[in-house]
Amino acid sequence: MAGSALIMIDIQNDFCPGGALAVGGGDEIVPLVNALQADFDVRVLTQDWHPADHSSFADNHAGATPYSLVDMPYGPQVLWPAHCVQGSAGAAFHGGLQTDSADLIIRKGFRAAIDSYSAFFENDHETPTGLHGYLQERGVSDLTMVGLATDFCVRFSAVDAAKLGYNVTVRMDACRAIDLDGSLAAARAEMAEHGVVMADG
Ligand code: VGL
Ligand code: ZN
Repeated sequence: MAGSALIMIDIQNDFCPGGALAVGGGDEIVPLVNALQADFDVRVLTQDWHPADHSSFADNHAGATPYSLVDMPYGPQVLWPAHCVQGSAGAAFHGGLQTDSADLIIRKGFRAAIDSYSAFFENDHETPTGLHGYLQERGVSDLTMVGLATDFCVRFSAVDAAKLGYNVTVRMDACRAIDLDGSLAAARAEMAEHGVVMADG
């Protein structure tokens, strides 16, 4: 029975230097992420995968600027520069990332009306992505998370996983943050509150 999974979050060109929503040093994590893969029973990649008319893009809101907040029916939403558009080069995984050994690639954010930071639930916190069912069927209880960005998709994934009852470790040395208005400090505090272990190697 498989027990442990490495969840590799959104290690895509648009979140790396030169990309549409570049995270500082995003590409630096790739060698470590590749090296970690052999230590796990199950390897999962997530891929941010938005239609061009996605409601999280500032361009799709008249007069809105990137990084401002809007109220959506499911709560406040940060408006981002257009990124990870389905089929684009920016949505592709970083070219150095070892993807051949992944058991599953889970796409998220593909519905125009709702964003999905977490690998488990969309931003309404109730529409499932299917990852929990997959991991349960594979007999996984322990998750290690790596990827981009620490304070958005890694944070939401880690907190949801802890709430679902997994033992969760975030390898902070294999993550990089956007750090918008204190979001990294808030992410650390929320993850700690939910019992997520933040490790540096
Ligand atoms: C992410 C903002 C928008 C992430 C995805 O992967 O952390 N952040 N879409
Ligand atoms: Zn996105």
